[in-house]
Amino acid sequence: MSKPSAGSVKRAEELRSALDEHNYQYYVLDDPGIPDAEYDRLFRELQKLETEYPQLVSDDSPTRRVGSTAETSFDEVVHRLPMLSLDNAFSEEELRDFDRRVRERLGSDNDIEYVCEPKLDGLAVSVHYEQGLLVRAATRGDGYAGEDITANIRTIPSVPLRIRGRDVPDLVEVRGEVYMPRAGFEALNNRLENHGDKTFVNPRNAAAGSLRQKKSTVTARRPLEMCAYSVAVTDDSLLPDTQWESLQQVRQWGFRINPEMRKALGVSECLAAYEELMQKRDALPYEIDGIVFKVNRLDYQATLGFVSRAPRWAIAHKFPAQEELTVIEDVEFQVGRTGAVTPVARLKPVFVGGVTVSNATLHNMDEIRRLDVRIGDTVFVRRAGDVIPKVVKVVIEKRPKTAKSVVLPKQCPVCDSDVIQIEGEVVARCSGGLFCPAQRKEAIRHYASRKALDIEGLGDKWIDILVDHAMVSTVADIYHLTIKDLLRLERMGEKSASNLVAAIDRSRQPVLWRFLYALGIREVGEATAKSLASHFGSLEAVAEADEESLVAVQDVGPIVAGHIRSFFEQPHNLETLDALRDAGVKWQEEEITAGAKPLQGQTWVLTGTLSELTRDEAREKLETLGAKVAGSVSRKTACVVAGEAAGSKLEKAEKLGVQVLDEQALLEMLKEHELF
Ligand code: I6G
Repeated sequence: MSKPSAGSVKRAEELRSALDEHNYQYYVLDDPGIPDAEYDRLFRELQKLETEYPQLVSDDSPTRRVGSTAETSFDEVVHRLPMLSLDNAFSEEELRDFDRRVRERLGSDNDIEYVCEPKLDGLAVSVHYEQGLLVRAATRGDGYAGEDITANIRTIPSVPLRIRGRDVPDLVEVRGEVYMPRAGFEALNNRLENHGDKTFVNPRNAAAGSLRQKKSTVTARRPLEMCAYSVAVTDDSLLPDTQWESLQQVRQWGFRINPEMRKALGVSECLAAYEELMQKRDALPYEIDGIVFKVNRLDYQATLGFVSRAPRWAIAHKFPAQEELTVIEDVEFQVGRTGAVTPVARLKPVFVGGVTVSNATLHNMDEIRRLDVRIGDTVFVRRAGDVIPKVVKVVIEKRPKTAKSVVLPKQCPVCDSDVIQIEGEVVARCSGGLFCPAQRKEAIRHYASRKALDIEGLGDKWIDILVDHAMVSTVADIYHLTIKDLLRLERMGEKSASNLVAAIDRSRQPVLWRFLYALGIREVGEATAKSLASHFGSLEAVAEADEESLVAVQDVGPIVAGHIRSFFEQPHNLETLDALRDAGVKWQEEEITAGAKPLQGQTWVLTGTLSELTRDEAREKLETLGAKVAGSVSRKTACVVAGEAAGSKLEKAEKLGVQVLDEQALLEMLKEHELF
């Protein structure tokens, strides 16, 4: 093992203290001093030095937070002072009783000063420091003895490995709550789900599961935090006189304390703090289940003492629970505006998260299988932060013999068209896109949009009004609207009405690809619609094509082919196409250019301003010739068309030796192909 130079020793110390400082700013002060990338750079530099010179590694090095693959045995730890629990108040009256008892015992007629702190929904832990260094951490356990979780606690970045500052007492014990912020919980569950692993029901279970990991390398990858709520030292004279100040001290020592903490004088200010925190509850980045009130003066705390296992000087005023048990009475299917068919659980009404809930989303059939939900099951319903209640767990032991499996309907519950579940897709969809009342507004909005039939003036507002007044049910009805009909609508003037009718009229002879795109077939975007139009030449040919002929078209794979087939198999969609024809809509046929196109396989880029045609027009024409038009230049670009004031893309093309055409050359090429 080679000996580190004095410079390396000094640099390792500098890096450790810089990383420690940044950690403190980030996790304790909520005020990052440097960007994450810079932190990572310093971290890697220290890691490299420590790998080169293992003698530089110290117990409090931030690199030690990555954990170890050695298995933890979770030995028993007897608490020097029992880890008590808190009494609860579930009503204003119970809180007033608590305050009355406190004043009686203290013999005080004056208002008592309390410290109010959110009660985090996590796990209580105790962390011990000797001569400033973290030596042991334990769970609460039964209050008298818990489990040794030192290796796992060391991986949590908001737990200092060494207490900051000078004059730190020889022995310090900090107690607090380990929790998982909501965002970290969602990200963790997504990650677990993507790996096909079991997910956690709520952030508290996720925090508990993470602290119970045998390998601390696993815990290190879990987004845990710790918030300190009390401190004990061997010599009390080394601590301030109040709860508030001792927590400020703890913060200076490098621990995170809750930023929502405040003082309240008397019970009425406590009640106001309760209301205020309850209003904030859903917006907080972590879950809380109540607010804790503690008598601020530590000498008062000592006088009040303890009763059985709880302090007489503190109480938790609980918020309404965010998880409750109830029964699934039925599962129905709803159709969204884009045709997604979603199962919804009809519940026996239950009060959860502050409201009475009688419906909860089940998302999709995969979720039903994952949870193994059946009609008649008793389930946990959760309503937290996110307003939509969710079924998170089935209580299998309570399943009745009569429980019924949930079956995806074959027909759309709204329009009776086929429900399609394409292999590899989680969402089931109604295939009656043009007709289904649940999808009406969306279908019309898409049909009239700029890239589809471009019906100017037919925006969301008028679509809502026309559908809500039952004047339009399908896209075909648009063509029967008269100026007189429109004038019956509030806030529709003569000019707008005649402009709208004229715009509708102009859309009667669309080119085939636009019409195909306008039908809103799933996953048939502009490019696919263009490929289909030039490959088949007519709508009838597309409608009659089997899967084999469809997948032969550029951009069309089996999934898209499936969507196209099911669209044209729905009688309601075909009826709507007939109705469009009857209303005088005549989509043009297109010349079949299924053979090789002149620019097939080439990628072109347009840059700068063109004077004779718009960018969209130029793109459309290039695509007609088979080119793909991209937004950036690379070695693979076949040609760049540079208009007036072309900038960096032109420079890049020149640098890469890509062919460049000016507008004139482009127009000549288009003329050769009779496109200009
Ligand atoms: O379990 C707890 C959560 C939060 C607590 C607690 C707390 O203060 C914010 N404080 C004490 C004193 C105890 N348990 C025993």
